[in-house]
Amino acid sequence: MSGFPSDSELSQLSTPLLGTVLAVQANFYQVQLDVGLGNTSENPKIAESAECNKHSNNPKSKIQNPKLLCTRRTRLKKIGQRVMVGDRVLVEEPDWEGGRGAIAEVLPRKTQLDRPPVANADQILLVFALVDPPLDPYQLTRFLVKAESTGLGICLCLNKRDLVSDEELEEWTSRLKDWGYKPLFISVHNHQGLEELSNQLNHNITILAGPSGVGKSSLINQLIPDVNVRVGEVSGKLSRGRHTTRHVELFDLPAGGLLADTPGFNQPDIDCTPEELTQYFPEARHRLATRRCQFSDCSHRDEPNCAVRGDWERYEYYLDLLEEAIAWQEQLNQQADPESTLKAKTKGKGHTQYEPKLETKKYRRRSRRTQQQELEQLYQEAEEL
Ligand SMILES: Nc1nc2c(ncn2[C@@H]2O[C@H](COP(=O)(O)OP(=O)(O)OP(=O)(O)O)[C@@H](O)[C@H]2O)c(=O)[nH]1
Ligand SMILES: [Mg+2]
Ligand SMILES: [Zn+2]
Repeated sequence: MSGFPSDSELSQLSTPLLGTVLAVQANFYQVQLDVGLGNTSENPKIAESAECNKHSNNPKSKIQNPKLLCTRRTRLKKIGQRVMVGDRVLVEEPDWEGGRGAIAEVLPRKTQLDRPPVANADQILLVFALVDPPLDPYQLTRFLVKAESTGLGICLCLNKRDLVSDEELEEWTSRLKDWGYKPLFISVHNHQGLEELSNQLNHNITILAGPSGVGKSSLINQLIPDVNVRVGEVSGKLSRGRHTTRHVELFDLPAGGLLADTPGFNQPDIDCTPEELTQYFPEARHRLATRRCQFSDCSHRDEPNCAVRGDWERYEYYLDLLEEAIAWQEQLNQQADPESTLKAKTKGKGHTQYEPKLETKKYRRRSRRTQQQELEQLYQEAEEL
């Protein structure tokens, strides 16, 4: 007999193992185990597995924690326990040579996002470009509102600072200060601001979001030198980048922390109530912190003695998004009312259209929906925009 423990001895030694789900593919889950090098020194097979996963070309990269391709225990399937990217899981029966394992339990989630489907995220890293494509304040507002609606921390990063003057930076700084945000200016090309950004990402699960072509994939490639995410060119007359990012996946940052790239999309839906919407504008939040509107259900449009209405830059955007929030609220009310046969569909900027409800189809679709379908739907939606 060799001095190495057998597989069964190994699995007894080390199970259950705690890990984080980095990627979901059909019914397989890529799990990165917490076991670090310290523990693996006594466990040559774990060390080997960690070694295989190591980024090979970069001499500076640390040895990665071992990763196993896992299935989900039947018991979890039976109770309908979903496993998401970002989930903390217990893995049983690791097969170190085959790189396989089985997820036996999903630990309670700190946070959960459905679009993109990520568990335990701490913050959203919103990336926009200062130019190319041009920084559109309305589009930025939609993304900010969407990010605010998650309740997660927001880190706003403006890329391509190599292409703009100091004056332009100052203008954006003061403009965004009035909005209630302090952006981090970076240039992926010139490596500017990346250290400060890395510090913000450390020890966190961060979701990267932003429109197409702003440099999200370029940023990931810069932060994780061997990952090679596809970088597209900003294409065509519309200065819209191609949708080159296809998977929701957590990347392990060499400096610590996990980062999820999401498919680029241009116009996030506003699916919140009017009341919630107010809270997603820092300007409105601040106004309401010191004053009250006369009416408790004030929509802050034309009601008398409104504390929110005023000459702040994004007030017009608030009014615009309010139309969508009202449409969303109506849709919710109609869904709650079984007599109703119409459902509201928001078309572009504040135009609400009613169409027949397709209840059975919708119901069927939901009951059959698998994670893969959800992911595919996400990609499809991103493609369609
Ligand atoms: N000048 C300049 N160009 C940049 C910078 N960062 C990225 N780019 C360019 O911007 C273009 C788009 O970059 P990507 O990284 O593909 O953008 P993305 O956000 O991942 O786009 P999607 O995957 O479509 O969502 C590429 O041509 C990059 O080379 C930068 O800091 N400065
Ligand atoms: Mg990309
Ligand atoms: Zn008001």
